[in-house]
Amino acid sequence: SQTFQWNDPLRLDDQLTDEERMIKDAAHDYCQGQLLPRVTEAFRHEKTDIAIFREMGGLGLLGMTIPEQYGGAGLNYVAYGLVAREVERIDSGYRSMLSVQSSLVMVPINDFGTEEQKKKYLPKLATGEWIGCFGLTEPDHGSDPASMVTRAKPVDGGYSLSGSKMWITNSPIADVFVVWGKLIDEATGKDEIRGFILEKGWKGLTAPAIHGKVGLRTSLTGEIVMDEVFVPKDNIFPNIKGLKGPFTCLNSARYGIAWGALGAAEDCWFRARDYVMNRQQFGRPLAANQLIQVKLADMQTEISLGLQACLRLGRMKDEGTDAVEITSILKRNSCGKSLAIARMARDMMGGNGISDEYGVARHMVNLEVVNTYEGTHDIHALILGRAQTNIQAFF
Ligand code: TGC
Ligand code: FAD
Repeated sequence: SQTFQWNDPLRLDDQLTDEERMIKDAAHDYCQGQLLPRVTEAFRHEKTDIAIFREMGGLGLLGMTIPEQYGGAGLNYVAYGLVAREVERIDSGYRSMLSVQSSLVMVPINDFGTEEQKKKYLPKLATGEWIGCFGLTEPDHGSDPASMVTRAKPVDGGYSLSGSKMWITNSPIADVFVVWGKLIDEATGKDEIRGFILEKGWKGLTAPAIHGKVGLRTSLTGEIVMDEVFVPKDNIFPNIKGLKGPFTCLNSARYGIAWGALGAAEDCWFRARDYVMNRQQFGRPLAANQLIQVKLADMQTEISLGLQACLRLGRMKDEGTDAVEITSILKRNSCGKSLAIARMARDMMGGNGISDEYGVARHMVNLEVVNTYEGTHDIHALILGRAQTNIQAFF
């Protein structure tokens, strides 16, 4: 039919397979039924509920793209994106928990790990029995991870790892740490970035929490401090060297964020629309004003175009035709546009928009973080500028 569907103008749903729609609906039911009721308290009191990992694991939402033989769901990237959107519709912090575990911990172990590493770690990460974290950023090296100073030195039977990582999602509650550090390459004598798998409780390894975040308060963030941690030789990723290792994981996580941020934006849009339909000022609903309607039209336009692009990238990932720059376009666009939408929704709700009970201010401060992590808005612009001019502008 040609009927206009205001909340899904481009009929995204019609473009999904039955299986994808089923996964989306199951994730939607879990998120609305189980996550929504606890989010306000969790955000208010900075509480990360470890049970959520197990609940998500039980539903097959962790490591969705990882093969079933290692405990994953063996599903496609479109399904993963749809789930990220449903989870972030509730809260970016919950999506952060999901995407770090799935894209930043399980993907590198699956793509770069030995058979033993995959068998040991992936099944327990898939059920949520073990929690993982990913350590790339350092206190003095964020946008420029190539300058990291974390270093591994060869010792008898393995490596001694020293350094510190900053702003690490899940680190205080992590059982498994995927950490990136430099090691001198035996063949070339040059420093190479390498990936290591560390476990909670190893001597010299601590992960203090960072408190006082004004956004992403449902997701626990911490440091990783490594003081001559002994890492057995079996716990290095044997064949991946250089930034390609961590960036491969980031391609997957950034893609999930592109969908997820728009889920948060949709929640802001629907809440703002409800609000202006009901709120009366000057003797009529706020929604009867032109200035309000143009804001609703802008939200609808950006969200539907953005989601359509995410679906296209998902299909390209599933076909293997996705150039990494497309992920930069969409991570940047979704985060920037969603943040603008959250701010607009907050404004449309007046004083009530400031209250955490109305949900949109929480999305707004969360999206400030999402716009910054996994490559800031401007860093993705520089990646895209380089890709079309061949001129590197970072330095
Ligand atoms: P550059 O010269 O561009 O590349 C170095 C090597 O890496 C390869 N490469 C990629 N490989 C796969 N996928 C990609 N997207 C890749 N981008 C680059 C590249 O081919 C090259 O390989 P080789 O073999 O020639 O050595 O490196 P650069 O140092 O110039 O890079 C600069 C820049 C700015 C692009 C990069 O450093 C960057 O993206 N910075 C942003 C840092 C970032 O995103 N950090 C994220 C930390 S993790 C996080 O935030 C998790 S939050 C999760 C949550 O809670 O949800
Ligand atoms: P900086 O790199 O210092 O950037 C500061 C500002 O300068 C930004 O606006 C940036 O765009 C701009 N800038 C930087 N370089 C240039 C340039 N060349 N030209 C123009 N502008 C520039 N990291 C992990 O490794 N694992 C995690 O799990 C993780 N989780 C996180 C969770 C939270 C809650 C937060 C806040 C961060 C997390 N991060 C994580 C770190 C995140 O990826 C970094 O914060 C991000 O990459 C930016 O680095 P930075 O904070 O050091 O900022």
